[in-house]
Amino acid sequence: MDASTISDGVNFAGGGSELAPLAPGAGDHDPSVSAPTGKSINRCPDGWDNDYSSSADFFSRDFTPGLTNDCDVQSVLSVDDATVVEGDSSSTSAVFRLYLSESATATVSVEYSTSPGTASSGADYAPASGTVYFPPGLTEQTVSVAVFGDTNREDHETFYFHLSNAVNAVLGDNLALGTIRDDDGFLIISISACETQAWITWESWSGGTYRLEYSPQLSNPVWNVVGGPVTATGSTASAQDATISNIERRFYRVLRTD
Ligand SMILES: [Ca+2]
Ligand SMILES: [Ca+2]
Ligand SMILES: [Ca+2]
Repeated sequence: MDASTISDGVNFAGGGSELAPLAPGAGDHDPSVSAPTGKSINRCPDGWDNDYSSSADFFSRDFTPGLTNDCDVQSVLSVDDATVVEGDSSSTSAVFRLYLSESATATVSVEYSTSPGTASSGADYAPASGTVYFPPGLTEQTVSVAVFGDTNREDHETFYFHLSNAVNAVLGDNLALGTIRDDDGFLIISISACETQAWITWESWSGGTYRLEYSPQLSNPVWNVVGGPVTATGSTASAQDATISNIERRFYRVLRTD
């Protein structure tokens, strides 16, 4: 095989030994092109080799192990998950961090949008969409999504943040989870006591992790943890307090910890 038999769009216009690369992406040699017998190809991370302006360059670099390719490495664009505590009124911001694996030489742009999970678009968060730009040299941007507070006792809620149509970058992790942590407490349904033990039952959200605490008094309370974390498997969860002997009274509260 010689260069003239490789029909992959490579540009040999230079015709000599000039090593100046073509514009990024132009003249890349197809990953399906195989090396001549006894040679190997120095592949770039994307599976393609690099840009060449001459057949001399093609052979000296592509088929000579140990020489460095001037690969067209595109920056990878990803987005992180975001978590926000709900609040009781007005709105707070869930801030999504978008980041490039390395700064690009041309402006990178990407479109974003939101979609509901267990949270309702418009009621629990404000739907958002638009375009984010990364000027050359900039590797991080943020997008804020408004989350609406309420006083409903409920499970944590989720929505999704999507990236699409990246220009001058390739998409890595293009889907982030937005979590709205409920902060409205839990209803203790019952407390039953017998001799040295008490059983406390509260409303729960399946999968949630809870911690039971007690205080000897409500005025200037001193909260003490009772037992280990409790992971709920249904709409109620319970924990036992086995330290109530010789106790006149005791106050309990439940916190969600996940
Ligand atoms: Ca709230
Ligand atoms: Ca809510
Ligand atoms: Ca709530």
